[in-house]
Amino acid sequence: MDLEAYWMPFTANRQFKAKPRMLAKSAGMHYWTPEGRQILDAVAGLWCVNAGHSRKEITEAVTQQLQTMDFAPAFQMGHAGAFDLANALKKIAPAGLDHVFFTNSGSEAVDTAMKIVLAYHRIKGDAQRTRIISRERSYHGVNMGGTSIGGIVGNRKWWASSLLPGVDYLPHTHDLKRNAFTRGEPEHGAELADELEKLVLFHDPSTIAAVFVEPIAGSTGVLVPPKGYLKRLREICDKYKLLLVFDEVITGFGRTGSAFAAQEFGVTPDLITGAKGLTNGCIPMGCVLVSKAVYDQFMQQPDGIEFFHGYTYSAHPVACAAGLATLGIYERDGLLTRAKSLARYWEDAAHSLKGSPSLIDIRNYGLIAALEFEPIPGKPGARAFEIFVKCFEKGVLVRQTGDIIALSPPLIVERAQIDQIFSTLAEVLKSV
Ligand code: PXG
Repeated sequence: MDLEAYWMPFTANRQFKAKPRMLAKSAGMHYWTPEGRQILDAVAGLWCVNAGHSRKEITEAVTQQLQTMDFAPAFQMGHAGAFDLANALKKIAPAGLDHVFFTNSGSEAVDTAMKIVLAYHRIKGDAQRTRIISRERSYHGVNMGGTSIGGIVGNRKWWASSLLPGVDYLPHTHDLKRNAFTRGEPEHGAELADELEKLVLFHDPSTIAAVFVEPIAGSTGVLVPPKGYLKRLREICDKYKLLLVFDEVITGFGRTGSAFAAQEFGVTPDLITGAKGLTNGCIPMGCVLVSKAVYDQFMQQPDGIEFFHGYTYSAHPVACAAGLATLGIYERDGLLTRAKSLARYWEDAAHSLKGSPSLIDIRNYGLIAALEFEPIPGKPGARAFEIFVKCFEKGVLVRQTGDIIALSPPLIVERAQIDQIFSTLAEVLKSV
């Protein structure tokens, strides 16, 4: 097969094309390679296949939708699936987040949320509130808005001064000295939320629109919020009338043991961005859940279009069908809370790796875990990349980011499969 034409995203193209890792089939907890080798999926594809692969109900719903109506214009027209899915999301969302704007990815959800918060303040007569506060090491997708508020240096430096102005960054919460090998929420670091108050006072509260954070930072290598940290952010946002946005593209749809991390941590933001698990990864779709107060502000304008924003494929009928079928499975099979019942077993399995060579941290929450390794001097990322490749060769798909291995299996994972994930890792760790 000629591998040249396809420019692969976030991939070392030349390295991959010299020694490809191909997938050809999926079902349940597994992938198969073109040669028929079975691979246990320990990352739910890319944090998205929460109900497991190739679910029959979703396939049927999508097929039926394609046969009934393939596309419907999203502007000034509607179709039942869009309203049904918004209502279904409202049911599982934190109380008060009762309106939904649809996008086609997490990146689009983030840029949409950025536009919503800026327009909200403008409509309120607070047009000078334009600054957004996010956080070091955060990932908010790859569009220009999300890249600008993103805090991963390697994803930003290429565009440097072309990124949006008017963004400032909280410190990240990663603290190996005090929190290494913590199970669940770290004890130390809630005080880092107070940095928000410092930034707000430095810029003056009247200039700040919103704070964007991932409740658990995912892409950067799983940073679980210190106990009390998110509550403190909420208090400071309330004090200075800032909107709080949780980017739940990864933490949404059951990953933490609740439908959303907002419910899990008992902190309600004004907006939530979601994607991935919304359609079980099978059709691209994202969403922004919006509080009544924010939505109502838009609706107080004179008659006419209230928000000059949207995508050709917003609320695409096929994506809506996939989303409805997915939420149906989550509800019927109790998947949005299943991570809670497995969390302890998962945690014990992850922490059983303590003592492996070069392993400097293990962290976990719900059905998420990360293993952090001492980098090989002068070769950042090389050690974890080798682990990723060796796990794949031994039949387990994990995710590598820097010198961190991240794990987030489909929420249907069984205990024996958790054992397989960590025994494979234990074996591989002995050899790197
Ligand atoms: N926000 C967050 C918090 C994300 O994790 C996005 C926005 C962007 O979503 P889209 O659908 O535009 O990719 C994400 C995406 C990884 C990994 O391995 C994580 C993401 C994407 C690809 C890989 O950590 N998160």
